[in-house]
Amino acid sequence: MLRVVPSGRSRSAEAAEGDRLACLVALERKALWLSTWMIHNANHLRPSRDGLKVGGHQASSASVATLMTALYLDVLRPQDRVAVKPHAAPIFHALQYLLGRQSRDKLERFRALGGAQSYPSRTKDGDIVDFSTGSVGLGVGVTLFASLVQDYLRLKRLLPADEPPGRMIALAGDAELDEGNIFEALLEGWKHDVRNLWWIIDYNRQSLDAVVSDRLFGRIDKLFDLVGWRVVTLKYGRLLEAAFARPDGEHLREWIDACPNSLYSALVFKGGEGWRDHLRRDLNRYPGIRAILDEHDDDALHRLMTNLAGHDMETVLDALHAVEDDTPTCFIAYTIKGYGLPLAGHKDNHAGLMNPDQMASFQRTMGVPLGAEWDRFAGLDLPAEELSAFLETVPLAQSAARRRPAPLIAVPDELAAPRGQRLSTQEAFGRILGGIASADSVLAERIVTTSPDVTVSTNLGAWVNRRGIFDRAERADTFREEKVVSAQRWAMSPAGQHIELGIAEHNLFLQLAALGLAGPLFGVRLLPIGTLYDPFIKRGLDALNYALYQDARFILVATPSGLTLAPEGGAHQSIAEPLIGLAQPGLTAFEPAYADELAVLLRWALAEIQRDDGESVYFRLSTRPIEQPDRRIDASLAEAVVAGAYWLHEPGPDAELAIAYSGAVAPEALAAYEAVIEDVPGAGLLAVTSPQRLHRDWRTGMAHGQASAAERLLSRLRPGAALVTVADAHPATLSWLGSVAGNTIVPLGVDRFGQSGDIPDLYRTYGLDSDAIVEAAARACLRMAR
Ligand SMILES: Cc1ncc(C[n+]2csc(CCOP(=O)(O)OP(=O)(O)O)c2C)c(N)n1
Ligand SMILES: [Mg+2]
Repeated sequence: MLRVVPSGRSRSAEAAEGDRLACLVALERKALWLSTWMIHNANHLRPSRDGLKVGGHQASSASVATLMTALYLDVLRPQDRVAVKPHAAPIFHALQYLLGRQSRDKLERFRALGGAQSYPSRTKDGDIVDFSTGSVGLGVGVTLFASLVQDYLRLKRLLPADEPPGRMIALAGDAELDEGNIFEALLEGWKHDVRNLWWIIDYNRQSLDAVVSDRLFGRIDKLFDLVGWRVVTLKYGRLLEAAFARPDGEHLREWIDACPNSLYSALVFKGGEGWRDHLRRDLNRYPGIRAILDEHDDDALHRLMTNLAGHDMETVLDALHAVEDDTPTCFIAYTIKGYGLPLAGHKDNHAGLMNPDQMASFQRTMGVPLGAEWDRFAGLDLPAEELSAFLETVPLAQSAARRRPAPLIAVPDELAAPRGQRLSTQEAFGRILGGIASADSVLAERIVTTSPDVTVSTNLGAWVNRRGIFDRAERADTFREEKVVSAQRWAMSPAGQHIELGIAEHNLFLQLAALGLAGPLFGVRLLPIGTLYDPFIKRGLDALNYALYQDARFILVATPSGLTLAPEGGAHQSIAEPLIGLAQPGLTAFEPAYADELAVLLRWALAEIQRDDGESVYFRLSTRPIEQPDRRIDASLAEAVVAGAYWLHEPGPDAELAIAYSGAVAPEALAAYEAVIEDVPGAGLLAVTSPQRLHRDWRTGMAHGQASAAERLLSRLRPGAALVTVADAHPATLSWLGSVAGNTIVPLGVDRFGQSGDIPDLYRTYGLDSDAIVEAAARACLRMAR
C-alpha cells in the first residue's frame, strides 16, 4: 500500500535548503506551542462568566502541525486556496500569527466575541480564510467545485493567461470521509475531469468518539484510484524507515502494518514501556529486533514507534513538492492525534484539554520562558532574526491580500416581463433567462447556471440551448448529429455556461458556494443561478447553509413547489421551505405570483448578489399557469414588490378585512376577495411577494422605532381588523402578520403531507380554495366583532 515518495528536491546539496528545513521544523514547534497555549489561555486563564467550558481542539491541532506548517510556510503559493479541517483552527490561527496576518489580541480572545473563531470562518476571521469549515465533509467537497470554477474561468480566458492555476486544497480529517457528500463530490468531479485539486487526509485514525475502522482505509486509496486520482500514502518517517532497513527490520514493519488502529493508538498513549512489552512479546525471537529494543531507551523507542510520515517535515515536503502536474491528488498522511502532547493517542482526546500541570511541564519542554508565551520565537534554537527573515521569504507572504477585487457587472434598469394571458412563474423564469441569453451583454456572459439533473424540468432549456453546456472538452450533441428531434441542444464545450450536475443536491449547493465565491477567490465575478425542485432544498440544506455562512452569492430558483404541483404527489410537495426562506441567514426569499413581479425581482436579485452587504436570493416558483394582471409595473410598485408586499386591491378607509396571499394561490385569494367585497365593502387584497423581507423589515423597524412596510400597509385597516393569510406553505409563513398591527388573524396553509390530486381537489382538501378563504374571512370577522 505504501508508495515510496519520490524525492523531488536535492536537499542535502544546498545548505540553504537545510536552513529552510531547520526554520520550518522550529516554526512547526512554535505553531504547536501557540495553538496549545491559545486553547489553554481561553479555558484556564481567561475569566469565565458563564461556567461553560470554552473548548478548542489541542489534539486535532497537534495532529496536523507538520502538515499545516509545511503548507502555510512553504508549499502554498498565493493563488492556492485551502479548506482547513475545522478542528485545526487553533494551529491555523497560530500560523497566521507567525506570518503576521493574525493579531495577538485575537489569539488571546480565541473563541470569545470578536476573537479568532473556533472554526476557520471567511466572514468572521476575514481575508486569511479561503473557505469556512465547521460541518465536516463540506469544506473538503467545496475545494473540488472550486477547482471546477477555476477551470470554468481559465478555459473562457477570464483569468490572466500568465498566472499558473492555483491548487484547490483540502486538509481533511480522516473521519470526514464518513460524510457521503465527499463521495458524491468525487463522482461528480470525475465526470467533470477536475484538475489542480489536492486532498490531504490527516490519517490519525481517530474521530470524535472513536478510533476509525481499520477496514475503511484499506479501501480508501482504491476508491480514489477508481476516479482517476493519484494517491500518495505517507506512512513512515525517516527514523522508522531506517529501522526497517536494519537486519530483521522487515518484521518491525510487518508488525506495525498489522497493528490494529486501536492498539496502535493505545500504545501511543502509554509510551515506551508499552511498546517494549508488546514488541518483546511478539518479536523477541528476532535478534535484529532485540538489538533495536536494547539500543532505545523508553523515550527513544516511543519516538521511533511514533515516527509517522505525517510528522516528518522532510517527508511531507518531498511529497507535496513532488506533485508537479494537475492530476487530482490524495495524500494519505499517517499522523497521531495529539502528537507531541500528553493527550497523544488517547481515544478520548478529541475535546481533551491539557491540565495546568501538563501545560506547565509542556512549557518547560518547549523552553518557553514564563511571560513569553505569546512570543513568536521564544524557546526555539534558531535566532529570532533568522526566523523572521525566513518568514518574509515564505511564498504566501508575497501577496498582500488573499481576497481579490472583482469589478461589478452592470445590470439593466429593467428586464422585460414575459407577455401572455396565463403564465406560471416557472415559465416566466425560463423566458426571462432565455431573453438574457439571446442578448450580447456582459450580464449574459457572466451568468452561469447549474442544476442537479433538473435543468429541463426547471425551465432552463432556453438558456442552455443558447449558451451551451460547460465541459473541459468539446463534445457534440449526439442526438442532434443523428438528427433525432429534440427541443434541447446539448452541445458541450469550454464556452458553455451551464454546469450540468448529477442529482445530488449537496453538490448543487457546493457548486453554488464555489461559483458564488468566484469574485473573492479568482477576481472574476460570476452570477450563478442554480435550479432545483423546492422540496429538495432540504436534501442539501446543510450545504446551502454552508454556502451562505461563507457569504457565497448566488440565486436559487426552486421550482415546482407546494401542493400546487398537484398530480406529482406528497413526496414532491414542499411545505416547510418558505419557513427556511424566512429563517435562513444570508438568504433573501421571494415567492412571487405574477410574471411581471418576477421580472422586477430577478433584476433586483442580479444586483443584490453583487452588493457588498447583499445576500443570496431564493425564488420559490410554481408550474401553475395563472391569469396575469393587465398592468405595467411603475417604479413605486416595483419598490413595493421588492420590499415584500403591495395592495393588489387597496382597502377602503377603516377597512374591516383584508386577505393576504403569497404565490400560486393568487387566483383563489382574488376570487375570495371578489366574493367578500360585496359583504365587506372596503376589504383589501394584499399581495405578499416576500414574507421574509417583510418580517425582517418589521423587526428592524421596531428596533429603530420606525414604521415598517408591513405596519404601513396594515395601518390602512381599522385597528383589530380581520386578516386572513393564505399560502401554499406552512401557515406560519404569514401568520405572524397578525402581530404587526394587532389584527384578528386566521392563517391558512398546509401543515400535513400532501398527496396526488388536481389543484381544485387538493386546494379544497387542504383548505386553500376560495371557499376556504371566504369561510376563514367570515370566522375572522366574527372573532373581530366579539
Ligand atoms: C456534519 C458534522 N457532524 C458532526 C460534527 C461533530 N464533530 C466534530 S469533529 C468530529 C470528528 C472529526 O474527526 P476527524 O475528521 O478525524 O478529525 P480529527 O479531530 O481526528 O482531526 C465530529 C463528529 C461536525 N463538526 N460536523
Ligand atoms: Mg481523525
